[in-house]
Amino acid sequence: MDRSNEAPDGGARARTGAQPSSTGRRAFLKTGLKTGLGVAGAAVAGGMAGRAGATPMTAGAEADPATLPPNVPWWNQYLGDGVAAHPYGSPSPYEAHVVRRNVEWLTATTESSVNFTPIQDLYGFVTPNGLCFERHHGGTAEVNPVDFRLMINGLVDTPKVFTIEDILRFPSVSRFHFLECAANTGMEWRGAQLNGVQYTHGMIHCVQYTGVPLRVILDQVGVKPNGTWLMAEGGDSAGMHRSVPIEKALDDAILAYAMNGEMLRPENGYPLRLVLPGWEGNMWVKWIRRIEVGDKPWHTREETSKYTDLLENGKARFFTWEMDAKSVITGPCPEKPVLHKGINQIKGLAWSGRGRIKEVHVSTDGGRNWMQARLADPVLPKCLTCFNAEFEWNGEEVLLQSRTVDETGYVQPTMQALQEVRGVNSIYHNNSIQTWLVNKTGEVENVRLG
Ligand SMILES: Nc1nc2c(c(=O)[nH]1)N[C@H]1C(S)=C(S)[C@@H](COP(=O)(O)O)O[C@H]1N2
Ligand SMILES: [Mo]
Repeated sequence: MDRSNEAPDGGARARTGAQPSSTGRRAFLKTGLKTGLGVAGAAVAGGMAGRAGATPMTAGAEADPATLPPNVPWWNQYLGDGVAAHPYGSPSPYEAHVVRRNVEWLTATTESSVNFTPIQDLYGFVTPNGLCFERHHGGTAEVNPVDFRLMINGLVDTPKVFTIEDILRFPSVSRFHFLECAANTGMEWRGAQLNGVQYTHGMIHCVQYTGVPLRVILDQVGVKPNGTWLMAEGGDSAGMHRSVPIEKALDDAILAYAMNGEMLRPENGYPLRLVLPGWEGNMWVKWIRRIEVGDKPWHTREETSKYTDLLENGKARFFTWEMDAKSVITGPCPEKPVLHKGINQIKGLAWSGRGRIKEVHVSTDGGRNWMQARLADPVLPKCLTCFNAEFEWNGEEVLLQSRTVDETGYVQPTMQALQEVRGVNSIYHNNSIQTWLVNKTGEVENVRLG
């Protein structure tokens, strides 16, 4: 894998060697960071974790004795930044390795491309806004909310045009949902490819959306009895179009303007996007500017030549809306080697487009034996669920896997089982069980069994 376009990594290991001095804290941070960037490659865990983004965050860095108990560390000795210093806060400079990354060979142009959420470095089930992976087919549209309009036309009693202020006046809902690109894990159909969970499973994010139920807005225009399908149209240069059945629109679809408590980020569809809980990310039209009501699907490019799955018999699956249940271990993983013998924690994420996660099982022997993992509260429908479990590492090779069962009883399949049904021509909807090989040095590799 080519990593040349990855964000600089290693700012977090800047503690090494920097001395507090009379020049004070700001100067320290500057030199510290410069030193950190310069030596990051060499400093990362002495070969244990040679991969980009590998942590723990203190790996390879020696603590400065002057800062350790019983000494009073330098940050106790200076006034800190005042309240006017950071009108909009950002993460600690020591967390500079926690960034979205893209893969150069997947990225012909960065405007029609994708980057990946660093799920190996996140805690809990909520993705911070600045780390939500981005997928766009024509770059981020820069929409001024003053000029924003949403038009609804077609088989309706009263076609209408809404401003963002109009939308904000309707009763709102706030709900946590994951968004997974149908192509997540898509590079892994024929064999293990990308050596990092950020790349194999990072086309997913989970935030709290605030917006208006789509059914409330549709009530305003009055859908005619023969209005059974919607076409959602994006206001970006790609002008994305997807057909959505009216049942979904009336069920749990949201026109969302906010994520995690603030207005949407431009890259995620500011000021308005469609949220279709549990359904493939492609349909969550961003910068939405028009909804047409019709009596049949449109068969747009994004639901015919793309986002369909070619089967062995030459036919293709299409309108594969729901995301099947899936789980992955986010630590240990290629970016998070096993550093200690004895008891270690396995942590990971599970999700289902059909509702709640019921169970997660983990295996340390490639799927021969399974044990129950703990699910962390809350377990919400169509939302990421965190799981964890202990495993004891004695320095031997271990094959780590996770497998989830959702509330419909659906069990996450192995790749062999999936290929028996779907063949090997697919890109989308790979929800198979992921295997990580922990080798004798504690390094972790993406492998395919069987
Ligand atoms: N208007 C528009 N909407 C879009 C896209 C796009 O390119 N244009 N990309 C789609 C795809 S393929 C995905 S996976 C999700 C990604 O949403 P995100 O960028 O918030 O992660 O948006 C979808 N909505
Ligand atoms: Mo996507």
